[in-house]
Amino acid sequence: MTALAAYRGRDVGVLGLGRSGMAVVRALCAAGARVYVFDDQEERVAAAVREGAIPGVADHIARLSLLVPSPGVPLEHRLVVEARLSGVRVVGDVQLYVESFPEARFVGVTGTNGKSTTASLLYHLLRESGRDAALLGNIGTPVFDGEPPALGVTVLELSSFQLERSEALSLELAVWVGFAPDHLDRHGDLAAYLAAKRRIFDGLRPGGAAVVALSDPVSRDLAEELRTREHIRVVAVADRRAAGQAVWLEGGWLVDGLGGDPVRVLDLGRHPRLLGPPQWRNAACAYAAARLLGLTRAQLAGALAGFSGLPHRVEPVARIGRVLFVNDSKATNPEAAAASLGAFSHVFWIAGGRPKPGGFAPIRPLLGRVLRAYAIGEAEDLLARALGDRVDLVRASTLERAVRWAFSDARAAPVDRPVVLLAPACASFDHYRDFAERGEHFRRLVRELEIQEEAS
Ligand code: UMA
Repeated sequence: MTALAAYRGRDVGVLGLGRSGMAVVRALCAAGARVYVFDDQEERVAAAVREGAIPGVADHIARLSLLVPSPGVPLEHRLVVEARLSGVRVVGDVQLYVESFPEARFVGVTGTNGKSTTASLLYHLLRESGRDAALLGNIGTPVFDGEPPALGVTVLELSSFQLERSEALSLELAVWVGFAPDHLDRHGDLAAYLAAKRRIFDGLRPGGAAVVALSDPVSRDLAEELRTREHIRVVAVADRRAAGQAVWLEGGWLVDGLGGDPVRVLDLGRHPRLLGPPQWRNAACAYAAARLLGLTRAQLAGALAGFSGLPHRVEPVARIGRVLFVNDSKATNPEAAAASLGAFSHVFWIAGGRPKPGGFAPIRPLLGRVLRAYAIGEAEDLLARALGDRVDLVRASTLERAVRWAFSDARAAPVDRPVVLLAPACASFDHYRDFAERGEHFRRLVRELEIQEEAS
């Protein structure tokens, strides 16, 4: 009996009826459960009722066998608290999904920055090497909207929100792409955020493996600790030559040290779409995972070379004259922006939006690469106060102005390969629906400049 069939004829609840919640509603209704639905927006409840669900009220909670809160619903939500107090099982969609396919092969990918690139790249490597694969989860396709391939591998991009509401995910492989503070508004403190993320290792199948990028002290400690666990193979992804089971970077080269003499696989430094060490590290994580899944070096070198990247992640969008425009709208925290700055030498840097708690300290060591910064959005004053003493910073207020000013400065600068980089270090919600909308806006503004230049 699959996990869902166990709820046939029973009362279950789904809280939060966005993309993932609606997919859970459909799956539970199809499994024959009586599905009570809850959402702070009435119209979402109406949409779920059209799928066969029943509008829920607080009184229903205590009698449920299961409550599935969507990732966006904090676990402090009163209905979640009440469910737990009443002994109701509370789990997220990913837990339920993995349980529903006990025969399927799952790979989880988590970490603060780079998990989408790594998960997409792993998916790309599997497909290009002729394997059947699916890519689901935080990347944007709710798990219950996809089916694991019978003979292939399902790559799950997992956020801290999805992991904190998982019990123990039966994964064959867990990929950890690095750790930095983020989402503290939701998790409360760093320890809680880390505890949520670490859950990715809790249900690792015996004989399973962990790929861990040693990009920061927390991740290095984690790798050490995992090595003490029995029945788990740990493969490190390092920024320099490493002993033991490892894949590492040497200059821009990806080096495979997974057995026998180390082998140089591919010069990532020449890859058109993987720009700079953080993206090379993501590529190395995906490569290590693919090797553990049985793909060969030769298969992977070719497939890696053909990766065309993800939008809004260190994405080169245009070159006008000597000036390269790079869209890293997904750099929504200072660590990600610092990583992005580290990929270029002469940067005209556009930053700002809605600031996250914790300040901009991770960026300070990178400011030597910034020729001028353009502060926008709600974070304008904060950026000026935090970094204005160390870098030439102008208040541009809007993205429109920032792009125009940065271009005019960059084309006049007597430097090699100037880059106009959108790497905001802040959330987008002050002016945009999400980072993608902000990235699209940047792209449009650059396109307008291109048209003007062509016309002149
Ligand atoms: N809601 C409530 N009460 C609350 C909070 C939310 O009723 O207190 C309701 C809202 O009214 C809305 C629904 O919950 O109807 C929204 O649920 P949701 O925010 O979980 O959104 P989904 O559309 O289900 O998207 C979720 C993930 N969202 C979040 O983690 C916030 C998506 O990740 C994910 O792609 C999708 O499931 C499919 O798995 C997005 C994200 O921002 C991209 N992720 C974060 C990140 O990448 O940094 C973690």
